[in-house]
Amino acid sequence: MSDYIPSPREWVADQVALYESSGGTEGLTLRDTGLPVIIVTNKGNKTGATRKTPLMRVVDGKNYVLIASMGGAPTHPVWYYNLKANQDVLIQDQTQVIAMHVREITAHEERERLWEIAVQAYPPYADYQNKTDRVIPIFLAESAE
Ligand code: F42
Repeated sequence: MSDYIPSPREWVADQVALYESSGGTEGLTLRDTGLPVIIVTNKGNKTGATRKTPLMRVVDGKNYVLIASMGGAPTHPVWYYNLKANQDVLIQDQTQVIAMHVREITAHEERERLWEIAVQAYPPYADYQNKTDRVIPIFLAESAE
């Protein structure tokens, strides 16, 4: 996409470039953890530019669970605000690219259920939540069709 602005974090931008240029056959895991990653494409809420964010692959049936953990940092990642402003995303999961719609999950029971699934998929999320005072946001991405 011509209006794509890569992440200023080099390792993140590099992962997106490898994942996409290989057609979803390389760069599929977080570093050497062996744990799978998806790429979320969305619009920036101020620039309107295309943004691409690798996240851990957490699935709930056909839906994806997006965890705004940013390693337990004290503030939400910027992509959190982008998704609050515009809920339409593309999710690349290996070779598949799917148009999806996200919603933030705040209802207690639904949150608990999805958080459990997320921690099973990527156990460090639990450490990240312990590290920070903020409640780590959760989005559920559902098919836009
Ligand atoms: N981050 C997570 O939070 N959760 C994960 O599960 C996760 C997994 C993961 C796996 C692989 C990998 O390579 C990275 C992974 N990350 C994960 C890190 C993730 O990809 C992001 O890099 C991280 O969450 C930080 O997101 P961020 O949106 O805060 O990124 C910053 C560094 C960034 O890109 N900032 C831009 C900048 O230029 O400073 C802002 C870009 C932007 O969106 N601007 C908006 C616009 O309109 O264009 C406006 C911004 C505003 O002010 O509102």
